[in-house]
Amino acid sequence: MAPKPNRTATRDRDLSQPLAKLDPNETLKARSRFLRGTIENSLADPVTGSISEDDAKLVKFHGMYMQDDRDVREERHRQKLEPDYQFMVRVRLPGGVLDAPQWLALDGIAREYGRGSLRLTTRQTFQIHGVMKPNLRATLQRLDAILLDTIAACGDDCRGVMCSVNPALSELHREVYALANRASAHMRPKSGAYREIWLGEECIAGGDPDLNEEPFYGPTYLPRKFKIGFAIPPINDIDVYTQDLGFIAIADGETLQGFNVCVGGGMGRTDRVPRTYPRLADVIGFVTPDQVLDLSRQVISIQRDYGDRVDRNRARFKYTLDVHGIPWFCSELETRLGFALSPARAFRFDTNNDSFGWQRGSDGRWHLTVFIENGRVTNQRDCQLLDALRGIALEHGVQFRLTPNQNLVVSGVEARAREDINALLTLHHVDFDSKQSALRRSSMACVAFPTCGLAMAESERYLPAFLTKFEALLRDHGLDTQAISVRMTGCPNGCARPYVAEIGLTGRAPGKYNLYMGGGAHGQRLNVLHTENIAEAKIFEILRPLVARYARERSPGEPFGDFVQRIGVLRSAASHDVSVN
Ligand code: SRM
Ligand code: SF4
Repeated sequence: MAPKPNRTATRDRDLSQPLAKLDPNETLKARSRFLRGTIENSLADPVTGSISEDDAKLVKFHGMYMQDDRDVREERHRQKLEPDYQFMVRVRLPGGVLDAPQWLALDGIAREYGRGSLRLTTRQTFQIHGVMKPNLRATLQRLDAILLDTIAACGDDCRGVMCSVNPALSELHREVYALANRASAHMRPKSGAYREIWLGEECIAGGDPDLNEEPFYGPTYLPRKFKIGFAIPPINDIDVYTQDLGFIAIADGETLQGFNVCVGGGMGRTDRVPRTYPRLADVIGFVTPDQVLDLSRQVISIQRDYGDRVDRNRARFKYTLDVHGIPWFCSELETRLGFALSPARAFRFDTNNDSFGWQRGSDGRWHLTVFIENGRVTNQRDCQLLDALRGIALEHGVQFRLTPNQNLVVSGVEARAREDINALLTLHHVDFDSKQSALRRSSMACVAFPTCGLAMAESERYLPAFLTKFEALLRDHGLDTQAISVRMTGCPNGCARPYVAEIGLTGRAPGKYNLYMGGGAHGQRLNVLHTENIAEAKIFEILRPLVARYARERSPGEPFGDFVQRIGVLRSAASHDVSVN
């Protein structure tokens, strides 16, 4: 029997009825007057640096999270002070592309309101941490002045759209990036709440449910976040199989023919909730470029209508697909689209990492990919990255591109400007030649402490030291130049996509991690849990003999993840490469 849509949660729903069985977030959204809630009142309250619990959920749709500095939480509690409330603001930046004036404005915001730090994320955008409540409006207004916003950077909607960076393929990148940009605009919520609350624009619809401001989403938006990404082979930098909806560009040279479509990827799992799990996307067919926007809308409409709105732990699209099955989904999609997808076409990925240093694009311009450890852009005593990039933006009319691996491309540089840029970086002690090891350059950590409210263990602040020890181990076995992807997160949510890494470490408690191994070197295979809840000493006790065996027994060119999978040291052999249906 065909499944019934969750009609109570769609735009047809009668708003006067209680949403008894639904997750409380559904009631909150429905009653929020299209995301307005009581945010204005919360902002006006001078007594606290926080906003109300409900408003804290609603501001996610406006691109920000209420947080507190967890390093001082206990001390403040002892002193009977409220937590050090502050906000993380996430920019909507499809494909991670921005120009020099936009960079300068972000730099200014970071210095004035963001404690001198910009954080490049695993989805190619900026997070500004530490923004105090009274500075939120000014921050968003300054973004608006450079034509940026934070709409739907978080929340139950279509989030930041990703796009492979691939500097060498200038024309193809331009075309695919333009589509990523259009997909982001196409799926952006239409509520006027953002412009009223943050930019002071006049209230027109005012959240009147009869004047439906969200013709697509309706008053309850999506059951959960939804993520889209565009990959350009041979580089799977966006980890296309981890996206809810992924597009793999199929091109003849630099002529775009269309995209293979993948559905149902996702990383998040919840500790001790086995009905949650990471899942890689299924490749279901091929569409032409002009079909991409309609396809995106229809895929998301199925998730809007059938996604689980009772159990939020199971509300992601991957579970909707597992509950109803891929054949049902494909048939529902074709009915809504009015056409069938063509069979998927052949493609090949080689890596999901970035290529560092200078590269010449097919349009003759130059692009410099700079390694940014865990995406953190600040000024430190030994490296003034924020100043260096500000200098480049001031003196050169370049573009910047953020990579899905938290790195940065200084893009579109004329040949004669290269030396100047090298000199500026050297002056500020920025390692643009990537003297860092291949191991470090292939690794990522999520933010975790002190800002992430969900962190159980350190990540960004611990991975550098962990890698120094791992580098020594590799050196002992003559593997100094070996790239192995190590991805660390402070909890099982998977923000650094750890479940497709060759080695994944996900936080369980302070100093304790789950160790996963055997992921594919270009993101095509999930890794497998090796040992739970272990500290650094135990992790290295496990890695030491494995690295020694890898040095002795690996086949030529065999990635570490493949080797570990092949020699059968993993508890389960359930993981397999993504196949094309
Ligand atoms: Fe994430 C929640 C940071 C990419 C899965 N993520 C969070 C929050 C907002 C914590 C919270 O809810 O209170 C983190 C803020 C920390 C801080 O202080 O900044 C956070 N996620 C990040 C970033 C900044 C990690 C990074 O170091 O770069 C990434 C921002 C991306 C962006 O620009 O939009 C980030 N998060 C991801 C990814 C990777 C991706 O999308 O490619 C994932 C896994 C893919 C997926 O969605 O399945 C991811 N984040 C989650 C989840 C688990 C979702 C789930 O399905 O269970 C949560 C928790 C939640 O949503 O309840 C979460
Ligand atoms: Fe926070 Fe967990 Fe995401 Fe890390 S993986 S940023 S600890 S939610």
